[in-house]
Amino acid sequence: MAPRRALITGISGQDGSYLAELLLSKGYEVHGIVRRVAIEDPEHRLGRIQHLLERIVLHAGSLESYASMHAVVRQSQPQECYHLAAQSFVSYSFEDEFSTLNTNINGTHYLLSALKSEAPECRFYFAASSEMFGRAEETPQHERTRFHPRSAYGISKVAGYELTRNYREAHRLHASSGILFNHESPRGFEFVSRKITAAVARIAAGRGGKLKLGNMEARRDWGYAPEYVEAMWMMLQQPVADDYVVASGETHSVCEFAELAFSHAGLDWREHVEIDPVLYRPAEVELLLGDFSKARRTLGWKPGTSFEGLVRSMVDADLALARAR
Ligand code: NDP
Ligand code: GDR
Repeated sequence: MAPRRALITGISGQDGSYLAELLLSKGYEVHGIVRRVAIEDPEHRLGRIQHLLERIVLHAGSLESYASMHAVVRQSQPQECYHLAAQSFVSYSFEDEFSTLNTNINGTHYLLSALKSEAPECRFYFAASSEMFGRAEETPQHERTRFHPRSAYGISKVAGYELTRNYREAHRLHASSGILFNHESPRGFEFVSRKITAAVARIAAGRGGKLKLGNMEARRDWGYAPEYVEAMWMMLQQPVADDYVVASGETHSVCEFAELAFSHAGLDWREHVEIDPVLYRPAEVELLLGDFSKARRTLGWKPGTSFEGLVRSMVDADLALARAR
């Protein structure tokens, strides 16, 4: 039997790289969309998928261009499409609302429209986010909790979620949204988890410096990224498309994250962290906690890594990196 063919946008990002590994391990033919500059400079821009490059097919494309999305869909004829590419940094979306909304909303719309015309049988996954809940009316948040986004990023994800639902209802696409809560790994340094663990490693290695943070009281539901991409795949194996919350079911403050990360390296966070008001967001999402019971019941998915295990493994990875330098 011919292998199943999957197309991943954002394959060079955190989730894209883990998902590509997962799909290859299941025997898929994996295609990915990356920006043209990445193909021209793979060493710097494709670091997370360097080890997969000989086993995947890359296409140059940009979320800003309908023509490029359409051409890639036509050429690759995917049976499953995982739409992960986005401007994914919430803070940046306050600095540039326009590019965040343009890229995230239009990119999703272009891709859905291209699939409708060129591969209507393809199953579609949209990377929705707990940021859609924003100032949530209830805790924990589940699939029926009302959205109240607090950033252009959150608004763009609500729009993508609604587009996905509308293509499912109006055009009969098998289109699902995963409402994923924060999930981490040794990833981009701008996110608070990695910012903290990288600083811990730097300080433990004697290279000093203070760690500047913003709102340490904000609470997030943090999980381990490789487990979350399994839920994405499970969603597209369902006979009927639907939306699912994927979360750890625990909430912890940024302060707890820092305390645990520093203590794992034998350090006291209070000696190394400074609050910098500049890092506060104009509108904060104070508390996120996900109820993933639908995903557990229907998909058979559950998280496997505890908060403590996640923080310790991220610190260990950064300590190992610091030692190797
Ligand atoms: P990353 O930031 O690691 O990856 C984003 C990917 O999108 C990168 O490959 C990036 O490519 C690509 N991309 C960004 N802009 C464009 C563009 N204009 N054209 C083409 N590609 C582009 O994000 P994650 O892997 O963490 O997240 C994956 C998705 O899931 C995102 O949509 C994110 O918003 C969403 N999400 C993430 C959560 C998390 O906790 N990680 C939780 C909930 C949702 P390049 O490297 O070239 O910039
Ligand atoms: P988030 O992740 O906005 O939840 O989006 P981030 O790690 O950026 O922030 C989490 C919380 O930490 C607070 N914070 C800081 N954040 C950053 N980045 N830097 C700091 O110095 C700092 N100090 C405190 C923030 O205010 C916030 O409350 C992530 C992304 O992966 C999104 O793409 C995804 O959709 C959501 O998770 C779910």
